[in-house]
Amino acid sequence: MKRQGIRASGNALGLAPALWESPFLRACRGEPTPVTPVWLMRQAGRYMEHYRGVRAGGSFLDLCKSPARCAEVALFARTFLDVDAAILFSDILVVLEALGLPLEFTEGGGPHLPQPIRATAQVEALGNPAQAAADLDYVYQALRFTVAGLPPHIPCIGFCGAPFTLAAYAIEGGGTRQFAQSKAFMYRESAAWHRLMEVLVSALALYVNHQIAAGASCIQIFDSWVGELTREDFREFVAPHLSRLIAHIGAGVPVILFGTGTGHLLDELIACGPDVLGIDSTTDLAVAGALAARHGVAVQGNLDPCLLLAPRPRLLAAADRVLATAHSASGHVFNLGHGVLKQTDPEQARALVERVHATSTASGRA
Ligand code: 1CP
Repeated sequence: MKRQGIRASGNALGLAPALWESPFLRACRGEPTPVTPVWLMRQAGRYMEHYRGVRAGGSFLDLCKSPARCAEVALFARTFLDVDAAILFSDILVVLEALGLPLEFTEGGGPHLPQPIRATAQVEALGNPAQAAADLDYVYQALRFTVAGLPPHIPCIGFCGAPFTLAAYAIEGGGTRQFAQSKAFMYRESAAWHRLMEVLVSALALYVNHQIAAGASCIQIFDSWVGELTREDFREFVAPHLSRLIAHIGAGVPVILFGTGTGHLLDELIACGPDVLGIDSTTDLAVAGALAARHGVAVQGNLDPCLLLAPRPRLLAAADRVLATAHSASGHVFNLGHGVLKQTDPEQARALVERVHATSTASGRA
């Protein structure tokens, strides 16, 4: 089963014209836009004083489970930065918790799963996917509150982690550089690996469709660490599952597939069926944009988030270069190559957004 892409499905959800014709959704469909739309991964987060104030005194997971506060954080960042889309405030890892894996976040902010998956029996013991998706109702509630607070022409992006990236957190028990445990499990317990991916995809498909029902008008799949895989391993251990997830996402919303370090996987990722390919700054946007265009796919990216730490003139010049490089693309959503770093000055982020709008209007890309 292959999903009908957004360019063919049209406005299957019957979105209001102001939303359907927004620069962000138009760019996702490869249609000309009056201005290049921009949003920033992790646009609401620890770099913002407002976020730190809202979180104050409670844990990050408590915040994720407080829909009104999630909406407040997401909406504040959207307005402060004047970006073209909001993103649900949550975390990719809440799905693992809903499937029965205890989850905590350390004071430094990093995730910790004290009972990582190391044996087949633990895969079999995972919760029922439908129950897990139902238990994530607090996420759908956060989305509803966020959408209700947005101007009518601003879409809200829903999201989930991709099966590979989530499996890696589940197996490693937290962040990692080498993915050695994950890969060892993949090679040595291949049947259990595929079973784990199936359970994740079943839960994720229900989860993102609930998000769409709650008002998300785009879905981003974060496969942050998929670039760690060789082409061969991607094809054998990941592609069928990622394709199945994308195929099950309802028609009428664009799907953005994001990963870092994916220069060697671009054609493989496109073959999984996204409408927009998100790339990081190690991948050449001109090359990715042209390749994606040949398949009727748009691109998102790819300014190095560290450039937000540079003197303003360097930041703005780099933003202009990203815009110029995207000319080979069939649809470009400006973004960073990865999330905003926590030491970022929010004023730099705001100046970046303003520059993207100003330069893309002046250059008449539309
Ligand atoms: O506006 C936004 O984008 C914020 C919403 C958001 C999103 C989309 C958060 C809040 N997390 C995410 C996705 C997410 N979470 C990803 C994919 C994006 C990416 O690659 O950066 C990943 C890998 C995670 C896992 C995670 N959660 C990490 C990364 C750990 C690692 O291995 O490097 C961290 C630090 C968290 C905690 C977290 N998530 C979000 C926030 C604001 C925080 C910090 C919590 C705090 O201390 O207050």
